Amino acid sequence: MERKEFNEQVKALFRDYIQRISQKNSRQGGGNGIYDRYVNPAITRDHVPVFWEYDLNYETNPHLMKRLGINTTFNAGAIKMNGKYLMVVRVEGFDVKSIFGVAESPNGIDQWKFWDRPIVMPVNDDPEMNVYDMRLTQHEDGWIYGLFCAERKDHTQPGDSSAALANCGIARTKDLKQWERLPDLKSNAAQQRNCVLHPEFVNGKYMIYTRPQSAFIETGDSGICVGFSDSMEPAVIHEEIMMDPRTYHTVKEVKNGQGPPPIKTDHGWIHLAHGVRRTAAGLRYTLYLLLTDLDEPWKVIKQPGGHFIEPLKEERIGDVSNVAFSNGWILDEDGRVFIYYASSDTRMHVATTTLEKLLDYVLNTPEDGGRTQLCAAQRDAMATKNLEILKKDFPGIVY
Ligand code: M1P
Repeated sequence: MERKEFNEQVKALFRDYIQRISQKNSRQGGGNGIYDRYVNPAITRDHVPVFWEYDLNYETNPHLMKRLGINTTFNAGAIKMNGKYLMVVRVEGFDVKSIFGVAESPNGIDQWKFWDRPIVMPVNDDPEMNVYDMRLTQHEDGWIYGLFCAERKDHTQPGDSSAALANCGIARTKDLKQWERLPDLKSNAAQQRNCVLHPEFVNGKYMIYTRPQSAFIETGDSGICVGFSDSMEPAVIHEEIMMDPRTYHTVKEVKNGQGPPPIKTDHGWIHLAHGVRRTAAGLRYTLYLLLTDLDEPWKVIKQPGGHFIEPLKEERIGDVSNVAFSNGWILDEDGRVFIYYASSDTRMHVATTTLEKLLDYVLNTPEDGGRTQLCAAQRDAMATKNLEILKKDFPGIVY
């Protein structure tokens, strides 16, 4: 390619990129009364800066090839800082390594723009192969903590090139730019994933939501647990208490995991979590909500039945299909809640609601009926009452 054409193509790449990241998003119609979804994904791999993928030097890349391709942008932690809505996105390259990149939006919904440089997370003595799924916690001790999965090769299985070990990596920051790496979580579990720091001290200790697991994929007889640590330098948990176990024939039958840090309300802590079922088409990940006690945040006091967000339509398709996953949400000063969820390990979406609606949802949505006959009776009771209301208040509705 001639130099002139090269220059024109570089300009075209930036024109397209700027157009993509400036795009406005709009609410989808026909909501469920609980939250609104949006027409377009919030962040896709096309939001990644051109200069993260292309070598823009004519001498070394005369064909203007993508040198370091990006595969997916998903499972983002989120926080509001200095008036900006920020996601720390899991950015997976063609090399299947995930790195973290910070993307910023003026309104929490659209125009997400990555900061110029990715985070180069410092490592400890035993550098991990991969990092992903950061949960950001603005802790009352003054630090912003990032807890993420740190994955290493399992050297006890030299014959299995995919055998891996997951643990909870921990870093802290004040600005999402300078990161101080702390020791990985120490616990009695063989492996850990989906660990999240609770934002407040509980009885003077740091409280960490964990998901101890027997192997890299299989969790064994596990669920969402909590453990307490005197310090974060290092974080050491001697005992884990079960908070939300897996349950037969529910959305969390096979696995579950805490999403972002919970949101505090007068009625308790609202938690967003993912639950996994095994189907003939593979695993299906959906999101559900829980309410836990204000003073003892590991005690579940309300548990609406079923899922809260499921992967819908094109969200069902991606690198790992049929997955809705969330590790970030933001409660705004005016009570709006931005729920950031990823679909099929490929892209980020936003759904918006309010704290008032989330509370209504967790306090008043019926729990799982328990078994099919009771579920039928539960639905029949609602239909019976509604038929009366229709007759009395909506005689004009013909259905
Ligand atoms: O592929 C779906 C998700 O699988 C894992 O979650 P879990 O440990 O609960 O099964 C994570 O690797 C997550 O990143 C991924 O989205």
